[in-house]
Amino acid sequence: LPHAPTTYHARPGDRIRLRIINAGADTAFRLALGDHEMTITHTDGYPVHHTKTDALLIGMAERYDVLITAKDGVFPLTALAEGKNAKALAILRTNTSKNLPTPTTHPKELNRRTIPARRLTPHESVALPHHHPDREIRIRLNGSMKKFDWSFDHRPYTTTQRHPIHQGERIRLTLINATSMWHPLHLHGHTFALTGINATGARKDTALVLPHHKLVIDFDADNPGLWMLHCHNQYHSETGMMTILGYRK
Ligand SMILES: [Cu+2]
Repeated sequence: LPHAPTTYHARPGDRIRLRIINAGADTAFRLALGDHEMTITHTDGYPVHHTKTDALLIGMAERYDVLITAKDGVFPLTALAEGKNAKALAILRTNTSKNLPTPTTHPKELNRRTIPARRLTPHESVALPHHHPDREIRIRLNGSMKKFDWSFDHRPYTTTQRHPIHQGERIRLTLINATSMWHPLHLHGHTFALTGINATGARKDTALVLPHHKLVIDFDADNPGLWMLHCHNQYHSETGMMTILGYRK
């Protein structure tokens, strides 16, 4: 809490890994450590080529691992609740200075660069091999704040829905956001690659679909069963923004 921050102690020059999980139900966070640059090393547990950033924008259920090299001083680690008037604060302390960040501290890094997941490139060990899709599934994200009627393809979730897929297929999922909100989409039972221009992108299991944009993801159908695909905004999934991918024999 901003008025009662946790303090983490380290020494100047220490290299520290921060593992950040957005465990919120309907809050995205913008996170930065004052006076420090962060190096992204993983997202959703999968390694990426190390990429420097000032701040992270993290949707619900997304995870990022970053490295920082601690400077000499007392620094605010701040997570702003995106679009809400709230924040979280912790302190990194590497000396005995009495100059503590105040509850209203706003590190300038919060307003600097963020790196969208589509700009990350996967480490070779986890890159999805290049392969033409065997099956393409297009899903539209519908709903509005006014009616709070979130769904896929205008059909709120029922337990009998199936998007059929077959074991061994490379599946391409195109998620078209026809709403003015953004939605962190999460797939169970698999991890996918964000599609890049020439190659497969970062490996993840949750990814943001921006308002009026589309997200294209590829995955290998290698885990037979019935698997949820859903928005990770708890309230959106509860009103129906969920569906099931079902393996057929
Ligand atoms: Cu949503």
